[in-house]
Amino acid sequence: MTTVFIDGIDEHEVNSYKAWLQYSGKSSSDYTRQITPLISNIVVEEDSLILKSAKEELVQAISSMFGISPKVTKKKETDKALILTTALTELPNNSDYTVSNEGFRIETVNNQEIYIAGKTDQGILYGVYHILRLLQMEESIVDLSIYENPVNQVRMVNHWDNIDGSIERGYAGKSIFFKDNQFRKNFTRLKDYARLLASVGINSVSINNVNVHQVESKLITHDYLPDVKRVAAIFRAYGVSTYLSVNYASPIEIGGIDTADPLDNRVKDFWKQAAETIYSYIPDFGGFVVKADSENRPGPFTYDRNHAEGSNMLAEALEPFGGHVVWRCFVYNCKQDWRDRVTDRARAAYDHFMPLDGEFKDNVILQIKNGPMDFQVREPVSPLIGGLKNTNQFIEFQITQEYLGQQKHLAYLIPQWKEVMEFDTYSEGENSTVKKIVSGVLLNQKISGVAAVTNIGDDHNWTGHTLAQANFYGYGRLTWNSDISSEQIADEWIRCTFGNIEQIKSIVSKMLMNSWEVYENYTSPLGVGWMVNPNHHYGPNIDGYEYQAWGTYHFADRDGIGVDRTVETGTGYSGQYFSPCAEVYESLEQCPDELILFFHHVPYTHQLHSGKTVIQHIYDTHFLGVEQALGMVNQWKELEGTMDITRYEEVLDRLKGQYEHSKEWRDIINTYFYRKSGIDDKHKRKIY
Ligand code: GCW
Repeated sequence: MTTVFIDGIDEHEVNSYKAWLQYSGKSSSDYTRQITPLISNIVVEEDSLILKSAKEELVQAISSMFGISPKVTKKKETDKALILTTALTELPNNSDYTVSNEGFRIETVNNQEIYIAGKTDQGILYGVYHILRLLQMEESIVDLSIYENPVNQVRMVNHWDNIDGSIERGYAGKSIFFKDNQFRKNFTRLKDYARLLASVGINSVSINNVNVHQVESKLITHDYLPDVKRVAAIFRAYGVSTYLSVNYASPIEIGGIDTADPLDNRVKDFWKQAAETIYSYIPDFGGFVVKADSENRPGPFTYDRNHAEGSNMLAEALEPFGGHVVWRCFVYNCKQDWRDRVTDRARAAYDHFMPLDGEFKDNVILQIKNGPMDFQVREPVSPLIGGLKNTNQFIEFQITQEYLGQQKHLAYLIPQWKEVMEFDTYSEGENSTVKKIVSGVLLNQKISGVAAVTNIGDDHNWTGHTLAQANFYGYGRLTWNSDISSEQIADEWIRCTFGNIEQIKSIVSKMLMNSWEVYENYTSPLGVGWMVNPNHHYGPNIDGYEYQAWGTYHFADRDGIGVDRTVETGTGYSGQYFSPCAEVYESLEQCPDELILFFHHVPYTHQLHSGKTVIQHIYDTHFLGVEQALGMVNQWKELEGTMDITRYEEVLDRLKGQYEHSKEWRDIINTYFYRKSGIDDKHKRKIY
């Protein structure tokens, strides 16, 4: 990559900025000697917006890695060449493998020609990023025969960016899109963002917060659409479509109508008109993301309409243009009385949406958070996923680490998401995994896929914690192919980001792979969740939410802890699952340890499958977690001198901070439960 000059990025921060598209010079001369002839001539038969991006990326990357300027021609002029083509059927080694719209093939023929072929330019672009990944990792390309199709149709990131430049739950600086109620003019950065997205196969982005405030409501008007159009043009060149979050009360707030009732004709017309206007600027606009009747946001409930009526009305407006309505299922009573032991927030999404299964229009997709609560360190999988059988569904993950240390702590989230994807819902009998549902192969769905709240901002390294880049990278890779292992994703990310260096690979991989468990060890135990400070959600506060209206309780008393969500004696939540999951969660004996406090209220002396009591488990994991956090500091220190000083020191700093903060977690949690239960630690360690 040629040197980047981006506002606010100075020279020593450039490596952080380049993330996994480093394209650093290859020192291994054997490798370079072998590869160079194959990539010195590039043939791009057609010209298009996306192929131009592909070509540019290739040329930039190859010159940066191998120190040559590849020649680009429309026709093949040399024996050896790298050929980008849509002529799939003319490819040598033809097979009956079907390449989907966004898929690609890469074939090396006689160690002479490398074909990167797709049905569409977008497929070719993904193929280009694939081969560049191989080159960055110094893999051989002399004998390639690769076929790839993305398993998920929509692979989306949601920004929670506000137009004043702040980011709700953002831990990596300010918005890259907005500042002071205007769009920013830093298009170079947006283009680099688009490159990062496309390089991991992400094809959709919503650019503004789902909590749509006053000014943002106008993003769908002439005031701001010229700017949205500019952003969409940058993304389009990388195969990414642009979505906006909309305010359900727009007809009132910007339309001068006295209602937002979805069945009112004036409201319908308002949205039809809005859609027409938007598409006149952006013909391939993706659609709307909607948070309605959730956490004080307006929605159809005000008018006694349900979510199907509410979303179908928007869907009708977008339908003529092929747009989607992505309707979030994060709907619950956030004004619960904490004394009320019957209402259970975990039940809410299912209770609201299950009765409506089959009533949504074909271009409505329900976006369901991975768990029933809210992106905790440990939750069961939402029973709504697969519960709904005749409704389009996206799963929603949170890349930004709201409850997982806010990018001050290291938490590699791919293993968590993998676990969710592999969960068997039994929706259609055995082997009805979440990944099959969101990829659309199991149920009756027109559109399906994955969305996630992004973790990037305008920090020089995009993600605050440099190692949190792995979550963004991994989200894309996992969404492209849910079968790739967490280890492989980590390995790819490390090699592309820090170079193909043995010591870095082994140390960073170990750190990443253990980090989710480490974080869980010193924070909220056994699936109970929360125990964080209200509002900002950082740091321990065990009773922070205990007497509040948000429906997030642990119910610890002197005898025990946990939420009884059984059918038999509790809130009945476990009954929302298909058999046998329902029975497993219902049963104190069978419920997995890591979720025991999510489903059951148990005495501190309850014995886990691990053989430990709940209280001893709490003590042990909290002492262990802190040791592990210290371990990561020491592991990282072994890498001094293997990479640029900026990245080395920035990560070291965060790891040290994490270690300090983990002690706070340990001591507050252990002390709290020691005082509540009066039970000694078997190992007599220091508790206050
Ligand atoms: O986790 C909660 C967050 C809110 C967020 C909400 C949501 C955008 O604390 O900040 O609002 O979830 O998902 O809508």
